Amino acid sequence: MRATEFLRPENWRSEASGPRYVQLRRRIQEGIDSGLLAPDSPLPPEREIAALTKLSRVTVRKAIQELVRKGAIVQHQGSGSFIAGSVRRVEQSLSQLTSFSEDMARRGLSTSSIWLERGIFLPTPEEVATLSLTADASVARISRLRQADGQAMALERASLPLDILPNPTLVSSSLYEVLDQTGNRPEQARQKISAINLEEKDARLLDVATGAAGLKIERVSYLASGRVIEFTRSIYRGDAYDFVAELRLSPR
Ligand code: 16G
Repeated sequence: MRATEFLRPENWRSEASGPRYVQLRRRIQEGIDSGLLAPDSPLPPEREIAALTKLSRVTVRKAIQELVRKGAIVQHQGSGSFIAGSVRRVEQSLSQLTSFSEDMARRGLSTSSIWLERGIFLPTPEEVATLSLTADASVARISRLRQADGQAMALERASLPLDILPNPTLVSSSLYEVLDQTGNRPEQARQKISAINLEEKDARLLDVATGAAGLKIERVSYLASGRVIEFTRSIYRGDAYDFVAELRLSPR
């Protein structure tokens, strides 16, 4: 069945099953769930759907807006509405201290980053406390949107003491690789994970709808000596990550 056929009102509309925009929204969702409206394919234009379904454009717009809010449809300025793309999901172990680049390389995915901030800054009170900085110390900060095979995966904002990373601009792809070269690769880390709903700015960068589910992860990493050298706050796409913890029965 073609999309236009699928939307013909005689196939799904009934006076008894609630508001018209809700019925249309459900019908489009059915098309997405069944695969008839394929990921990344264009949705017919609003006026075409209105003509086809014999509904007003206001009703059609309302149904589409709800699907945009749910993340099922994405709108690109000037080029219309599309069925949301299928999202790559990765499983991430919580017992290995690895870097993003290593994790993605292991899966055969290429890593890229969009730089949001990279330089030397005056530390925030939180950075001073977490990294045990002295009162007059500066901090190296690198913030990136991290991508796997071009798909946005996470936003990472890393802060490190300046003697550990004196020149943040040296980090062009992997932070841990640069730390490794100077013998400062962390050997231990503590991670805190919490659930969040993404705010507009972060959602836009991660290519998901505002309010979509995300994971906020704070990683504090240590050298073998026990010194804290990394404080990273990350926001991961909830639809792209499964974090997996390995559990073992504790000895009785
Ligand atoms: C991981 C770490 C992050 C670290 C980054 C280094 C989590 C939650 N975060 O993404 O703390 O800074 O790897 O990656 O796992 P890179 O060496 O590829 O720059």
